[in-house]
Amino acid sequence: MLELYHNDMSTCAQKVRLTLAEKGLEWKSHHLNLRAGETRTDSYKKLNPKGVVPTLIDDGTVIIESTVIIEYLDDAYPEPPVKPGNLKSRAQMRLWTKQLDEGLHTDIGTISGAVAFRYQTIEGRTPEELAAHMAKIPDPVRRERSTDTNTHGIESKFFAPAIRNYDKLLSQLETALTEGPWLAGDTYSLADIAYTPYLTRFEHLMFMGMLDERPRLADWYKRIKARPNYQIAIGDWLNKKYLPLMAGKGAEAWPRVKEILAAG
Ligand SMILES: N[C@@H](CCC(=O)N[C@@H](CS)C(=O)NCC(=O)O)C(=O)O
Repeated sequence: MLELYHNDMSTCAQKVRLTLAEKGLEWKSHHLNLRAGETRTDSYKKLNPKGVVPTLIDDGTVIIESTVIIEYLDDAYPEPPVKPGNLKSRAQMRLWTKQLDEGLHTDIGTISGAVAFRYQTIEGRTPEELAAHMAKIPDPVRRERSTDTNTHGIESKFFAPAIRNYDKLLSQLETALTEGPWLAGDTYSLADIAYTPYLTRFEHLMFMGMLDERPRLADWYKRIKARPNYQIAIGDWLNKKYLPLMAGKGAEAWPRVKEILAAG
């Protein structure tokens, strides 16, 4: 039996649910509330020392890190495959997922936190409670970044560089899609799965203006959303409380995003 510790709106968890849905696998859900700090408890950190979702358990074996989890799922449950058969395309797929793991995932955390999620994190906590909540983040670099975005919002020193990194990434995705319909070779793969939640996050934050000059990427996202696994893994899990906050605060932040992009 597969079990997944996850969160409805988490990008990394969405990647794993997309893979599970693509393969038609059954799994047991353990939903954790991130704003309440449910990943930061000592008992959860025994499963996932970084105190983050997702964590997969397959027949008693604990597997962490979303990219590792989705590769594992494809190895352990090969049908239908979501790694390209062609090894050069497979290497390309891994370059895409590596890029996310090496920084772009952190950037989306910065962007989402600075624009919208900080309001949920701050709400109902005294300054002391907020400090205690942040102190439970095991990684000091992540803790500093998160504290800064909670405190300064879109004026955080981390916000503009994160937006610029995403702008570069979207250009790279647009260029890659001149080669074919999917990001790594001729077939839908873990690269497409891995990037889907990041486009969805931009959609929820009302930042889709960043796709105005990127027609191939806009078309890719339309095709991605029409796939059955999108509805099962993302659509059915959307948190109705988050969406208005993300849309409202995102629309307020959009002029600042445009300013950052115009400044280059
Ligand atoms: N590298 C990790 C990153 C996981 C991660 O950042 N998870 C976020 C949600 S997308 C989380 O659980 N945050 C909870 C917290 O920081 O308290 C992976 O790919 O699994």
